[in-house]
Amino acid sequence: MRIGIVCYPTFGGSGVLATELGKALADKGHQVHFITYQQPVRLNEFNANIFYHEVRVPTYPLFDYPPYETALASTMVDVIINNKLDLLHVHYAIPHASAAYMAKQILLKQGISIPVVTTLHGTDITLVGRDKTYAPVVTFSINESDAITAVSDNLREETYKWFKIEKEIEVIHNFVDVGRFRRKGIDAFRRVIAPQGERILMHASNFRKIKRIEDVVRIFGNVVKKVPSKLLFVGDGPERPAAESLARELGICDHIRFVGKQEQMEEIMAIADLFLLTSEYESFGLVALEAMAAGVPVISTNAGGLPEINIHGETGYLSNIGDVADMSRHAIDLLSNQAQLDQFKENAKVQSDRFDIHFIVPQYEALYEKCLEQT
Ligand code: GMT
Repeated sequence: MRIGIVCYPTFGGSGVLATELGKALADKGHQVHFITYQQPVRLNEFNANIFYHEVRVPTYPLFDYPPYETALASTMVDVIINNKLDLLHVHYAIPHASAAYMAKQILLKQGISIPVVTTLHGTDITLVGRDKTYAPVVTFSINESDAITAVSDNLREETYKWFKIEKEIEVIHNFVDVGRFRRKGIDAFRRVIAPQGERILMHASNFRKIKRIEDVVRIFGNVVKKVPSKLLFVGDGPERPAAESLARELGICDHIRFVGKQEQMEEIMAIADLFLLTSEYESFGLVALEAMAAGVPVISTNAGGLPEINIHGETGYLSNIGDVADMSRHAIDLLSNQAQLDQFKENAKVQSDRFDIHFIVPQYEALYEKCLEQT
């Protein structure tokens, strides 16, 4: 098949998932055309089946807000015609689903019919999409998609709850390339972070408010009092200064490292003992799945789709949002009991196998086939 993929090219989970999907489809012989405003961060290798089309947004002094959606829809039309695409798969509804609708209508006038698959990722529904400024367009364009998928059962339910969706939403869970994440940590790297053999805790995200990273700092503040340990913060974002100042206030700065945005997550995950995800909401929590694939147990909240991947008392623990005491207790218990930690590490790997790329990608291929049959 010739497939167009539209996504955000940034470090966010939706862009990562879309890029990994495109790479996997290309490996299976499909021709994949990425359409975005920037090279996706995980699109970092050459593959003869992968093409990248940049959306240029010409500016003009009149534009306080350059019309990205118009530029995207026009680029979609151009790429679809000139590369004879069979199908368009857009990730994150805003504004990709409405741009796809516009492109589809333009192409229909030219006698070209192309199915559009929309994958809902989370904040496009639960946060941004629900805002009444966007909701009518989001609802319309989701309904106009030929197929709709959500990355978790929870997100499917949330979408039906908040939007008037008249179509079936299929759940295709996010995936991880287990083979890539299952590696031994580099000892030298581990020693740099934890020279005395301390435990390594990790958090990775875009440090937005929804991630509650101050809870991560507070949990670590409790852990480090009981267990010699270090905390690695991977990523960057608006809440970083608040987290740093809290760490200073708690006097634990020397034990915390902010390593910024990282592309090779598999290498960093491989040296961690425990992953902390304190979010107020996660439709899925792709980063937690990547941690599990690397054999790292997860202490998380029980928000959104997280209970669909993190199994309480097996692969880690789930706590109520903001219950720092509960999360601290679980972290301390687990890190203090080597046998139990080893067991949880194994359980985490087994659980991540259920979401392996080789199992999930065929579900997208089957959906594409179905859409093409119906067109
Ligand atoms: O977590 C974010 O803020 C980024 C966001 C995105 O759109 O890239 O992530 C969402 O999509 C990911 C991939 O499907 C999910 O794993 C995340 O849970 C989801 N984030 C939220 O629902 C907050």
